[in-house]
Amino acid sequence: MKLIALLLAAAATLGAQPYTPTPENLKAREWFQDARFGLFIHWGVYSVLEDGEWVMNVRKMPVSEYEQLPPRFNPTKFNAAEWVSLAKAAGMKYITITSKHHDGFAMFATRQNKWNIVDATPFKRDPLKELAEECRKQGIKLFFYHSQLDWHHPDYFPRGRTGQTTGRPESGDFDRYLDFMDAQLTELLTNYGPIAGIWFDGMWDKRDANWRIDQTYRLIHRLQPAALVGSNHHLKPFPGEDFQMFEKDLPGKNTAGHSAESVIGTLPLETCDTINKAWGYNAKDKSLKSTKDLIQYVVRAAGYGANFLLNVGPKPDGTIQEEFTVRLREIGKWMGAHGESIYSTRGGPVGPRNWGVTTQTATKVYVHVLDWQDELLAVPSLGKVNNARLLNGQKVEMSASGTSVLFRLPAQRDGIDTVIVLDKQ
Ligand code: H79
Repeated sequence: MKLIALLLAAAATLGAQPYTPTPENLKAREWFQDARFGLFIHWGVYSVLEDGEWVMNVRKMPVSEYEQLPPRFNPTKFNAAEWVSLAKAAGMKYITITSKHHDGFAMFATRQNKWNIVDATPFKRDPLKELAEECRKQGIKLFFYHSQLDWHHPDYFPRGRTGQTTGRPESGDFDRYLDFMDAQLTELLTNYGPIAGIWFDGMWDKRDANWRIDQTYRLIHRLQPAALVGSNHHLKPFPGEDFQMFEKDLPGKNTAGHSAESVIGTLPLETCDTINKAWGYNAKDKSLKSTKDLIQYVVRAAGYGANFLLNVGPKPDGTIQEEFTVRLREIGKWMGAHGESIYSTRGGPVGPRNWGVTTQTATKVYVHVLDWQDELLAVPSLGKVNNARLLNGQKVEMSASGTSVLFRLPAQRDGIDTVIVLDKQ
């Protein structure tokens, strides 16, 4: 008995219990990979200060000062139908929204404490409920981003690398904090209908803590077997995770320093990035990526066999700034015309190159020429393919030598992505 208890304890510490995804879960992973493009939404009480979601930590605000924000947060212009329609217009298939960020503020009707939008703001509504209902109506799936790091909760102790300046007592029970988090997750997976998954962030704050992820992941999969678990811990995936994610980098790259160094295993992949530099609303940040940059990001991600989760940080009044909505609609237009080369594809036979990427389905290969000035483009190892044409049917000249192909690109080129379609033989 003693030995079993010891082994169980060891397995829990290492988070190493075996995990066999259910058939529903495997099916959800296929859906997820087919979806390829989602909308990330960072929205919280921090939006009132218009300075990003890290403002509490960056300005060293104690909890007592930060608690002055909720009475000022009244996003009366929030309209779930408009947000979901915008995601659809952008060609996105799912939304991932912050249920709780590092400031610990719940954007939903939690019963676990009063630090939430319903109890602590004049708004009093539950935006996640409204969003969940609207997503179901419009056929969009919904993930919740849930921060494991918490700068507000007294039991988030001992503290990690961040949140040292919030003036909380020098005591607390981390297990009790994890019970609290599991209770919030239970609410999220019980009161909002089918949820596509949980997107964790913040474990990096306390690398050596026992996060009990085994227990938490099992809870999620028990409540909703199809829900996909992912975590932005910047490490190789742990058992119980259903996709591997990257932040501000394509899979396997780590220029921003917030990702694992490599793709490990065969889980579905997702990368996320912002339109300007901020995740949460930042009024001063005008460093906007162009529509072309963003479309090429979607295409490159697809070439890596990864989804792209593109972020907006709504304003404190509940609307999304025009610089973002304009870009999303332009991306959607492009996706409308080129979507068959992105949705339901997997990474293609040729790995990502500087000139572009390839994607594929069971019967077709798509060559995405993103950055190539010359008329001739040689692509090695495409496999046996023929019938090269553009998406509008216009023929593209090609000559094959073994499995390598030389394309003569059309004189009139798409400035964003010239897509060549080929049939597999
Ligand atoms: O939720 C988003 C970020 O808040 C979170 N992950 C994404 C998805 C994240 N946590 N840590 N980081 C991102 C990287 C940390 C960046 C920081 Fe900073 C640099 C924190 C403090 C200095 C950026 C610049 C944020 C505040 C100032």
